[in-house]
Amino acid sequence: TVNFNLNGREVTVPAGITILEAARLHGVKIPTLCHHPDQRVKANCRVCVVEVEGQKNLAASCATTVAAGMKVKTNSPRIRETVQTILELIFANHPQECLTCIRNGNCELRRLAADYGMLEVKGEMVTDALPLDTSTPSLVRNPNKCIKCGRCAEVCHHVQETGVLYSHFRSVDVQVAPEYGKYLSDVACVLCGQCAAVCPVGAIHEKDDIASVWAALDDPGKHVVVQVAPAVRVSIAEEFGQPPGTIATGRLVSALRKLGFDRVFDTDFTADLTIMEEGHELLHRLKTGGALPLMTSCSPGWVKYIEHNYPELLPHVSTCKSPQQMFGALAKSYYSQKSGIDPADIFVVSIMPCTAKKFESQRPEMNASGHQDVDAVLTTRELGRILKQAGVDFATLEDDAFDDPLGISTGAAAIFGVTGGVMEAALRTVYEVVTGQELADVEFTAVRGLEGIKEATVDLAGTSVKVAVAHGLGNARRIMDLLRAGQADYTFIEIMCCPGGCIGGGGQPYGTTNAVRRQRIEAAYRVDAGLAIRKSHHNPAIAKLYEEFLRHPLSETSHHLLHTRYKN
Ligand code: HC1
Repeated sequence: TVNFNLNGREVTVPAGITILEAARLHGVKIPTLCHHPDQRVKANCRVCVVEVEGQKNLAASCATTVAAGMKVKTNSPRIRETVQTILELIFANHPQECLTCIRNGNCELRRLAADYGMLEVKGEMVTDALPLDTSTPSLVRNPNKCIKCGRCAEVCHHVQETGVLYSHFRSVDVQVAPEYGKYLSDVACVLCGQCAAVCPVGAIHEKDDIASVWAALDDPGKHVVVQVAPAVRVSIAEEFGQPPGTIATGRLVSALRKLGFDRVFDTDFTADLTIMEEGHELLHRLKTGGALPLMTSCSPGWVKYIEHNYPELLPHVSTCKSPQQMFGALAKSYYSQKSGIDPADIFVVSIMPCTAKKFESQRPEMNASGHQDVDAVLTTRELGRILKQAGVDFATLEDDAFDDPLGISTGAAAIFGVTGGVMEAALRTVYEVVTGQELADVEFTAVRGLEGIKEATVDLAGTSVKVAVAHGLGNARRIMDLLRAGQADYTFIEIMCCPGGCIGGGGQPYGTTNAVRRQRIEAAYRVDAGLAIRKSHHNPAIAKLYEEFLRHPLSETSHHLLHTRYKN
């Protein structure tokens, strides 16, 4: 530990931490903009400056390590004036569109303006007039609102390692954008939205699809059904001020009923179905000498990534569509037949933690029902907004239950949104199918946790199966490079595009950090542990679906509706 003086008080903090971290430990708030707790220090916005006695210049607290005996002031006329000047300079080049900005209400710059009493914009306004990038179904980039903090480029380069967003030009002309002024649709962007998740302002955000959902809900000729991804139930409460890790499944169902959906179903149902299909695909490949290792296919950012970067490895990707798309295909076939509703009149909405799911729903492969299988995708943040538009008071809602049959699921599905969850769910089923024995302890702890790459070896009645799990595309790249070099001896690999899995998706409530990821992950495991049925093959609604419609895993109907080949 080290002792130093913070605002006139002697304090003790762990050695090696920054002034910013030390101040936070002692309840002193220092403003930040470019800083993000999960990222490397950038120190380019300078709003976190402090006075260090004996130093002529103000120091960036995010980039200055505490030294023993230091005397630090975080509030002084000089500091306030400096921060206000920095904010004025940012405002002079920032469109004054706060009232109509998608970040109205949760903009970090706007919050700072309020905290620092910025009641006017001094000086001349010089705002840019650069074109908006609306080239993808997932994201909107508004370069005019960019404050050049560099968070998006940092996550794009150093976490996802996709390298799409760069800092171009110098000084006041700096722009953070894809190369040569290209649009996101022209480059190898996977639409994961991690850039949007860390943007402090409205410079890059999800494409808002709320209007199309309202139009369907308001159309008496449409039968509107909704599915909810596993990760949303452990994060939606954050949109209403509740802490990360709050489990809100029952209230979520109530809220969706209040919006007017005709049926409230669950992506967890088709997560269980994915395990049945993918588990049998693995067994089939093992028996017939198919391409191994098998790799999961449910994360659309990951699928887009392998298409761009490792197309020769595509035969390893499972032919299973994602649970979102299996749901859409079944809603407009199985459910349509059962309910007697023409699939042309069924409108399927997905609530997803993910921006890439918007892209996935519009892929040409995704119309096995004869229609676009999923009509609209809202992120968790958009769900928060549409509920506010409808005046739903989320905190006071009573719990409600999903509709039958596409709303019945197990604990295995509940952990799909967590890194390692798909693997664990698959092992629960594959083990019992192969060995014919009951798996007493369903928790495969070796594949749990936030370590970038996890490995485990599972004994299936004498056959050893080595599995790997990676989350975040930087980690995926390491596994793919091993595979490309012929150095990977895995049988089954789970890859999730976003750090932490879908609970850390690009469409999740703002403020996602590793600490928040841990809380959401822990909540998902609590959902699983609290359910009576924790293995996908024990889901009675799935058994009925096979009996009434699909016949058996990998059947012809399954292949037609639930499988595809990504060819790029
Ligand atoms: Fe996911 Fe999936 S887990 S991809 O992370 O396989 O988005 O939550 O819905 O489809 O089930 C996302 C989450 C989600 C699919 C499932």
